[in-house]
Amino acid sequence: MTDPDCLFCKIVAGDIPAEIVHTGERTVAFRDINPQAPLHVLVVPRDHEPNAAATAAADASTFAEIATTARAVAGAEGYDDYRLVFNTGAGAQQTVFHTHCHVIAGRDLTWPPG
Ligand code: D5M
Repeated sequence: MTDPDCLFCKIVAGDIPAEIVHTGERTVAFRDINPQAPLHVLVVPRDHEPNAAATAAADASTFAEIATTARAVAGAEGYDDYRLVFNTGAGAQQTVFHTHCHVIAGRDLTWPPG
């Protein structure tokens, strides 16, 4: 399922360029256009859902592949420690309403997040 108006659906389809770092059966990973750390990759499901909860409810195996892809992407770039973030809802700073997992690594990550 895709949304013709969705930015990340267009990246998954190859209609908008992105620096793809990993492709999987159910997911695609590409570098964030506005990186917040030396490693900042977005892992997105191929199927359009608006947020992580919707993806998990629609297909748990896709949600699981997001996590394993994130691990593979971080590991391939030499990072054992990394942070995964799913901004969910505008109040949590979600701006693109196609499920995406931020994979962030390569600098000291503080807690709590801003
Ligand atoms: O994160 C949405 C993220 O999407 C944000 O970090 C910028 C990124 N973004 C927006 N457009 C692009 C393109 N064209 N390529 C790569 N990355 C992009 P959110 O959690 O929704 O705030």
